[in-house]
Amino acid sequence: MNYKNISLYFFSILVLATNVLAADTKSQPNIVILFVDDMGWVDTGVTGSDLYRTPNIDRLADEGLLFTDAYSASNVCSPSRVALMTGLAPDRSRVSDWIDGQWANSDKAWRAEKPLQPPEWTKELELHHDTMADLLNEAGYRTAHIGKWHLTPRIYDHEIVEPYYPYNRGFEVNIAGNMWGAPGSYFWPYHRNNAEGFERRIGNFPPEEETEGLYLTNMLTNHAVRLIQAWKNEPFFLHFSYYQVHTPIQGRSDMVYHYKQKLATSEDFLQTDPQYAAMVEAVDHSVGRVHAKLEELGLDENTLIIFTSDNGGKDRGDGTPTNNFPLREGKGSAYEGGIRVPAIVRWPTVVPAGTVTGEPIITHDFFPTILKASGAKADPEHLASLDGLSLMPLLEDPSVSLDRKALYWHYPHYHGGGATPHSAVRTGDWKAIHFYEDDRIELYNLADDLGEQNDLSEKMPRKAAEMREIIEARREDVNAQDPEPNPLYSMEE
Ligand SMILES: [Ca+2]
Repeated sequence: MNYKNISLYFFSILVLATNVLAADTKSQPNIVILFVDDMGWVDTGVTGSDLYRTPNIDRLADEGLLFTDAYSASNVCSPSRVALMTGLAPDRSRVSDWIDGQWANSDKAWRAEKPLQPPEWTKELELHHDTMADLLNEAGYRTAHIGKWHLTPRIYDHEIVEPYYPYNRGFEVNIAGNMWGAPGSYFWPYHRNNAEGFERRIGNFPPEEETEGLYLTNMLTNHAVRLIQAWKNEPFFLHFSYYQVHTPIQGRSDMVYHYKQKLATSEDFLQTDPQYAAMVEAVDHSVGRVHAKLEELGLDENTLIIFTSDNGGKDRGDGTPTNNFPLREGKGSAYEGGIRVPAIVRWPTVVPAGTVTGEPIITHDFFPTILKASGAKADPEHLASLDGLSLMPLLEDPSVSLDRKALYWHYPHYHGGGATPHSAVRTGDWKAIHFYEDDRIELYNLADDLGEQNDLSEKMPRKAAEMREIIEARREDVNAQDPEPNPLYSMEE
């Protein structure tokens, strides 16, 4: 090869490499996470609700992969959100309760009734963590957060809190994400705490002309659709984090009317709250609008849509605001009702339509999945500490199993719904819960007993001991923080 040929040779390689690179950038899928707050396992038509109308969510399942055994990283909100953003489980991130937690938000009399007190834990998405948005942004994505954030410290000083806002955590755009876990109201002007509204004072809500008169979910959806339109020629990451279906339980009156009529026809509906039903339908309506916009722009084939929830449905035991049956209990609980959630992935270029898998998955799996799907890179230390597994093999072939020993939960806290400090594990069909107050293990076989009605720990002490060891090994592995004896409680005795 003479000099000229060598030059030509390298030039050709350069052109080839540039083309490959360009092709890669172009083929990066758009990523849309539809993260619903508090949506229960049975809160969609496709997962068994006989009351709620969710044709758009059901359609995602018809055209994608439905996970029957999907779990949230936590029984409450903020820990799951950290898990989604960082790939770290709550026992590792140490964000183990909602921010800033039931303990801080309860009076001394309430705390004095509890034998244990929660350990020190982290009440923010710490600034040293790269978020999924940071990494996608570096990989060439446009990035937007819309809706609930709830990952800042609860400090009423904007200068201290601002570094924790989505626009400082990798998101170019932040619509309505702030320190709060719920709006004051779903109806405009969404006030909370005072007439001005803390959310609006700190400038994360769009201007009044873009919100006036709009139901909160509709307003957020307008922005989602607008951003998809604006970014149609670039890969984008939309973290659409619904405030719904969290309290306050307030449906749009037209939809509430429909459910009141429907509920009047029978007493046999699983769920019985027309306001909540209307909230679920508002989410479904929003999902439909996002999907339709992607289709209109021809983007839906190569968009990875993930639909899931941050914890189980709120279930007071009387069908309101929802009912997780056949699962036991709800939000806050260690039982399946507190942690099993709907999950659907739609991505036509990769995921076979209309498929279902019973492979257990958990919130922090989406982080490595999205790294794989997008080509985004995390630093080696971060990668080494990830608790989730990439779901890519499962997305490509829903019949495969992930090579995973167990899923873990760690909640050394009391929950307002009644849950006490606990850790839990699922391995295969087995589930065990370690309750800290009395150092007790409950053991269930989920294949025979999805409703966790039959505690096998006394019948199967060896299995219970084995499960306890698995939980303890995990706690040791991540140096998990355990609750301590409550000095207030001793004083009461
Ligand atoms: Ca939640």
